[in-house]
Amino acid sequence: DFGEHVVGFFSCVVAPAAHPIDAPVRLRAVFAETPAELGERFDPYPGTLSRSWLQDEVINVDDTPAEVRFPRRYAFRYVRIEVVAGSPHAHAIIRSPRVEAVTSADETRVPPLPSGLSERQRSMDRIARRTLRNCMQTVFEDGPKRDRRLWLGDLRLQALANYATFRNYDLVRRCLYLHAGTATDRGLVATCLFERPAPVRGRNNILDYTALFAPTVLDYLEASSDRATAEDLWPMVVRLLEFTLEPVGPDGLFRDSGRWWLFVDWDRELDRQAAEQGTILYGLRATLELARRLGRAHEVLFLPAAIERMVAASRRDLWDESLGLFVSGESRQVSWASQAWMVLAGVPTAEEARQLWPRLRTHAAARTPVTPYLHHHVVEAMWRSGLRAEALAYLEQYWGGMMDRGADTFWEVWVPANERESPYRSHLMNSYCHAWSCTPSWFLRTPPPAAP
Ligand code: RAM
Repeated sequence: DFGEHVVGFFSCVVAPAAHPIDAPVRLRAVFAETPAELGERFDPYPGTLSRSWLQDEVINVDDTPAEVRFPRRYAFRYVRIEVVAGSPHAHAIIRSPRVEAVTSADETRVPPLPSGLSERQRSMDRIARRTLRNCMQTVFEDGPKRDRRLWLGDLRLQALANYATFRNYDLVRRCLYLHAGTATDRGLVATCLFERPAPVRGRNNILDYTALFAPTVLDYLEASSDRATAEDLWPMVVRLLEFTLEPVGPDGLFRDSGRWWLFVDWDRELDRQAAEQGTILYGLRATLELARRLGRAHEVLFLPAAIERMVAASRRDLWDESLGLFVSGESRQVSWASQAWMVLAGVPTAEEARQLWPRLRTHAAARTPVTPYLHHHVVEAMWRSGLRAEALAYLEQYWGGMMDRGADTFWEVWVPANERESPYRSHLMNSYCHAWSCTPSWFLRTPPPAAP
């Protein structure tokens, strides 16, 4: 137990208890983010993502004593090493375990926390910062254990938390340019991308992530004041409108064309129409704001009307007056996802937004979030509704719940009622230090916006 979650390279010394040893020492090591990975068997593996992400390794050591450096970079707090074979005449002794941790986050740049936070909130900030720090490598990785790639939706949240803590603007800029550089010929940015051996986009296209490129550039400009980069990326932001507006009808309503992966959350039963409508709208508003700041509003003259059409369509088709809540799809499903994204998109009035949360809590059939990614957007929506105290209470309940379960970095997925929940049919495959879970540091360190 290294006492905290780290990302890095592990080594130890293997020495024989007696000489001569007449066979190589075969070690099996398991690197674990959580005790579950340490204690439960990896095989037979029931999961959908590749078994090769699970962090176990077999190494044969011919000459002892030797310092053994394990070849991969691991994300872990715990290591278990077994000697699975060796000389029948001499035991192997393993000593001096060492980890060389790596990150591109600089702790000395972190500003002090605002005063008045509770001890629990301070611990939450520490855990969220550690989560972010361990995901910050040569890009903002989604999870240093699994995927290890740059996802656009994760990037936006990491960048926000980074502005409030490590303030590594270069890393955000690098990630934005990686997205720009790996876009298709038509200008569609990558939903996720790989850096090595040469930057290349992943195969999938998430519509809601694509819509978040403009907000990510706007946040970056606001935080860094690096106008040159925002100007450089502006043509890409404009070209993306062609993609995000493609599934929006002339009536201003989003309809699933079947051509995109609609993500929003890892919930198969979620009707995504309202959340997609909200995310696209959120992206349009950010594009317009960016245009204004860069003096380019004349290049997107159609935008204000497109925004108005989408707001009107949302109110006409997705707002249920009798419930006082937003509904989604033909089944008129009520969910936390729909409310969060409609609020973030500025569809309800300030008063409607404030009143919607208590109604939602008592609406028993409302679909609840699965991942911290959606929980984040719920908190952000409360935050932007001017409900700071409610937002912080929510943070305390959900992220605090992970802390109470022993988290020392925040998890990719946590459903209190089903702790083995996994999008990949294996909780061992879940990432336990995950990009999109790091935002408590942003909420705790950022003054809330003025109530709308
Ligand atoms: C998973 C990863 C990643 C996320 C995608 C949609 O594969 O957790 O963080 O962005 O889902």
